Parts: sequence; structure tokens; C-alpha cells
Amino acid sequence: MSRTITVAAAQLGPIQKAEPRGIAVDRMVRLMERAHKRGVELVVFPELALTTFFPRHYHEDIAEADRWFETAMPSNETAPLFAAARKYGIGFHLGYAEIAHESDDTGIVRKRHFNTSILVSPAGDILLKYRKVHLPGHAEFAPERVVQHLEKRYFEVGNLGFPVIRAPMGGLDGINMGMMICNDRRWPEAWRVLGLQSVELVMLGYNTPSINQEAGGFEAHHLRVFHSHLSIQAGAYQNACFAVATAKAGTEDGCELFGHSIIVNPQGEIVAMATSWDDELITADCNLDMCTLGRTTIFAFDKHRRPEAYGRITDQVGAVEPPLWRK
Ligand code: CDT
Repeated sequence: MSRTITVAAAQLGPIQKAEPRGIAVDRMVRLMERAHKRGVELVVFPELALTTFFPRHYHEDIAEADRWFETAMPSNETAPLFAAARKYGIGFHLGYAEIAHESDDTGIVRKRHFNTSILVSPAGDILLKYRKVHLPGHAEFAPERVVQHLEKRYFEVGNLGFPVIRAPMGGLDGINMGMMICNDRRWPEAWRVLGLQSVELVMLGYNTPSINQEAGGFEAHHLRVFHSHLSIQAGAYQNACFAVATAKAGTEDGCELFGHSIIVNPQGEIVAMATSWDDELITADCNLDMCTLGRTTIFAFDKHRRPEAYGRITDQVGAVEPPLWRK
């Protein structure tokens, strides 16, 4: 019998700055109802799914940004999501901004801020937590930018690595599930760390502006979606896993996010794609046995990987130039 799970990417249309969490949660609960009617067993919501993508807004006093963060999960406002999971017997993945009071590297307990995602079981248990590692953007107000991207101001680098859990989900006794968040999808290292834990299903949420404002360079509009899909399709193929990649989409606080949520199989094929810039559910039946081909042939890591040649991957951060060839 095949190991099949029915999954959904629950894309969210824009959440405006003034929109209270309760409205966003209502919209997500409606998507879970629809998912249930379609036989879905696991729903993936986007990055920072409860609020507008607030890193575009500058707060001189960083503490003012605390209002975008959750101090408890579940909370009164997010409890309906956990209740819907129990009611419909559906697991879910949720991205949110997290405040945690915990010790840092020096052992001092302090208030810490992370861009976080969790995986919740159909019984409402938090099975797995991930904190975003690759934080894009900048820490200070950038006057040359039309729109700010202040993730480096509001979040610390995630300190949980890239964990994978094997847990029951849907009708299956155990699925190897991992997470990454938005910009992480562009980094092959993130995928490979999950792949090395035999991940079968990667969940990721994203908020990606339609226009690239980095360094004043030119990136054609259509290439924004292409590069997102390219990264996810390559990651799924090279690590022989499924990926559910869910966007926040549409015009939020006057800024366009490109949507195009996808579900990808271990061959790197897109099996479902969102076409609106609104709340939209896309679904796919994922036969996890499809992961076997890649991981027993071309990407049989135990047979073919050569870590002795990969030292630079962990020894080095930035690129170095080779010396100039001389005769
Ligand atoms: N949210 C997020 O990580 N977005 C980035 C765009 C960053 S542009 C400064 C992404 O890689 O999609």
C-alpha cells in the first residue's frame, strides 16, 4: 500500500497593517474548513501569517515592534486554529513572529525575537519548531529604498538548526517532516541539512516582494517567481522530497507580494500552483514512496557524497577569489 498524504498550501491574500490577528485567524480557519472538505490531512500556512509583513515598517524604538510578535502559542487569538485542527483532524504549519524569554549564548536569560514556524498535530500538539536562519534585508533604516526590509533589525538568527521530525500525520504512522522559512529556500545548504535527515516533506512559507530592491540591481519581474520556483524545485529534486511552499500574496500596505504558492514532488515537478493573489487552497496527494527513487539512485547520499571535498561549505562564509593564473 502506498504511503500517501493529502496536503494543502493555504495561500493568504494580503493582511493590511490595521487588520487584527482575529480576522487573519478567521480566514485561516475558513481555509481549514475548505481543506477538510477536500480530504486534506496537513495544511501549510505562510511565513508571518498572523499579521502584515511588518519588517517593511521602520520602528526607531525596536520595542515598538513587539506588538507584531506572539508571546504564547497557542494564545487566545490563535486558539481557533488549534481547535480547527482538532475538529477536522488536520495538522497544520504556521509561521509567526515569536518572542521567547530564554538564555542566549552567554547564558543570560533575555527577551529574544525570532521569525518562527511550528508544525502542529491534528490533536493540537506542537510537534516541531523552527526559527529562520537566513534573515534577508538590513538592520538600519535605508533611505534609498522605497520599501524597507528590516528582518535583520527585528529578528535574531534562528538557533534551532534545521530540525526534522518523524511523526504520524494523516493516515501514516510516520513521515519525516522539516521546515524552512522564505529566504532559506534559496540556500542549498538548508535543503541538504534537511536531506541528510531523510526529510520526505519540507514545509515553507514566504513573503516575497514582486520587486527586488537590493543593491539597485535589475531583476526582471517575471524572474522573481522563476527564481523562487527554481530554488524550491531544485531543493526538492536534489534531496528527493516533497515541498509545500505557501505565499502571502497581493498588495499589502501598498507593496506587492508575488504569491505563486506551489507543491513540488521529488522529481522537482510542480504538481499544484496558486493562480490568485488571494486566500487560495491548492492541494496534492503526495505518495511518499516517490522519495525512494532519488535517494536510492542518483542522490544515494551514503554512496556518492564526498564531504572531504566540501570543507569550504562550513569553513567559509564569503567567497574568495582564486589567485591569478601565471605561466
Ligand atoms: N521574507 C523573505 O525572506 N523574503 C525574501 C526577500 C528578501 S528581499 C530583501 C525572499 O528571499 O523571498
